[in-house]
Amino acid sequence: MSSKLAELNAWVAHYADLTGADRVHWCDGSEEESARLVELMLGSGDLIALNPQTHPNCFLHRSSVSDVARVEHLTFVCTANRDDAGPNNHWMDPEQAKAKMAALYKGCMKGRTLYVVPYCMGPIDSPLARCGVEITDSPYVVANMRLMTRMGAAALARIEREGTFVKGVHSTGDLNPDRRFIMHFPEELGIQSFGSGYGGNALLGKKCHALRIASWQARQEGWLAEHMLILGVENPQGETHYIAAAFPSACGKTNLAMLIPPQGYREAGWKIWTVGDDICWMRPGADGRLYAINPEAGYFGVAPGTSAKTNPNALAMLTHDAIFTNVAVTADNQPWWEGLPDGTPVADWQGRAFDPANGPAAHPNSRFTVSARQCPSYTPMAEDPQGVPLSAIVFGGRRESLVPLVFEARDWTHGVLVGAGMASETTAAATGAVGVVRRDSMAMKPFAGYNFGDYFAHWLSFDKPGAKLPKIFHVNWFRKNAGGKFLWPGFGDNMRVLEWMIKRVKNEVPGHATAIGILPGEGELNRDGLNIDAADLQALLHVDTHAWRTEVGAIADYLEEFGERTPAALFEELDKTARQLV
Ligand code: GTP
Ligand code: SPV
Ligand code: MN
Repeated sequence: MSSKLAELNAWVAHYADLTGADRVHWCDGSEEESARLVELMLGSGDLIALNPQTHPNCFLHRSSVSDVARVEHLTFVCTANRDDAGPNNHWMDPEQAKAKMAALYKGCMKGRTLYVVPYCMGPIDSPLARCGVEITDSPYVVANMRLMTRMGAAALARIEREGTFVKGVHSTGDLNPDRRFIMHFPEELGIQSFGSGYGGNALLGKKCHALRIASWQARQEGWLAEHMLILGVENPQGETHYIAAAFPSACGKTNLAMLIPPQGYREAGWKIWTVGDDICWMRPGADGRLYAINPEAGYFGVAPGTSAKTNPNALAMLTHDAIFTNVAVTADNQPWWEGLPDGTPVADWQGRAFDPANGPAAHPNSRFTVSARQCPSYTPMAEDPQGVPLSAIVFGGRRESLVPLVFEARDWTHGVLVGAGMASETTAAATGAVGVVRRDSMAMKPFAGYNFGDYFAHWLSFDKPGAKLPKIFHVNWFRKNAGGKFLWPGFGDNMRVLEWMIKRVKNEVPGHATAIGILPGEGELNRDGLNIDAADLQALLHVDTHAWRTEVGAIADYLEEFGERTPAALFEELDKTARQLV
């Protein structure tokens, strides 16, 4: 098979030749193709079948032991001008990067099949969607791309109609971490990845295309590509407000996106609808509102901590047709991870007999891959080509101290400052130290494909005459007491915070203005059935003036890092906050 598009054929032929692949297979996305690939992977050991009684069509993949997370130190944005990538990215000269990658790709697919994977990010008929083609030698990547994107014949047809597509090249190489690079060429819409089979490094439609390349395109075309979940909150009157929320990796997007409201709310008729759990593309509509689509078609979610108590919707969608990566297994071959109340692991994520002395049974960044349609709260609105109108944008981080449970920005400019200045404790989603607080503007530190100074200016540019922008909030589910225990119960109870946001959007409560923004006023947060004592709630809603002055100083230093590219408006806004912190 080949394409009607000469450019695509020539590009595939070039890599087939360079890599020395034995065969070229163009993926059509069909059931038969998928079944054949699964058979192949069961034979090679790439996949291990899980218990067909409890988990039909579910498979376990054990990755190479040193290939379990994103590798930010090996991820580069290669622009002609170094400053365009900015201090927030690692940079390499594009020609040097291409030479390095060509040397790695040379002969790397000998004995392997080169798969050509056409995919569409977003509903196939959406004007907001964008397409790409990934070349890969990993059948595991193909199987994941099939769940995570609209992959196959329909995407190829759109690509042939449009004539443009993002070109992604991927080879697992020899999985040697010293020969691992994830390169981005935003100026030519290209991605080159080598040496890793892990999610964000290898499923090129996801972070590489839908965030790094797309954020660059979005800036040129007047839209935003963000690391955000999208959910709908339906109230008892049947009206639905859509909210997009940016939290850094492994900080609660999947959980919030498919939240089940607590008792009381459910009976009253509140519902949460899931549009997306990781990436949001949004642009202003004719009415001035921001419209959002989820460019993905599946979830690549964190397994540990997922249980019937924390995320029942996720648990329900993981009983069939799912791929589990680096989880543990029970004696009867069911997937297992820390946080599940039942079951006993017998083999850990590396396939060793489970021994607590070796650490957790499931890798802390073990993940599931599953089609979005399997989520009980998935809404048909996620397939709407026009997207959903946003009522609120939420930023959030993992901060054990300082940052209150929730506050609202004074206006759009202040909201952009809140997003730019946010920080979070690092997690196992990327290699490196865990639990270290770092600035992670808009949760995009690892994903913005260009200079953060320009990115902040782009965010500010949406505030123009006629715009009906969403309100901006900041949340923190992760405050701890002196004993290290979370102060806020989180998960389903986060509904209480969402309800307050909707009340603010509808101007139903006045809130309580503080130097850092508007917090819930006395009695505004619904506490019915909430299991938390008054002192803890007070701590969660307290603004520590002294500590915030230090934070404001740290944010100013951080914004200085982007030099002249940081918009002056952000410093002026920060001054406003500083003047009120007395
Ligand atoms: P990526 O897929 O890496 O972008 O992550 P994510 O933001 O979707 O994170 P996810 O929802 O998978 O959550 C990561 C971890 O945080 C899981 O172990 C969750 O159990 C935990 N978590 C999520 N929400 C809450 C919450 O409200 N409170 C607490 N304490 N933990 C939470
Ligand atoms: C993240 O790390 O933010 C993820 C997983 O969502 S990955 O696709 O690997 O980036
Ligand atoms: Mn993510």
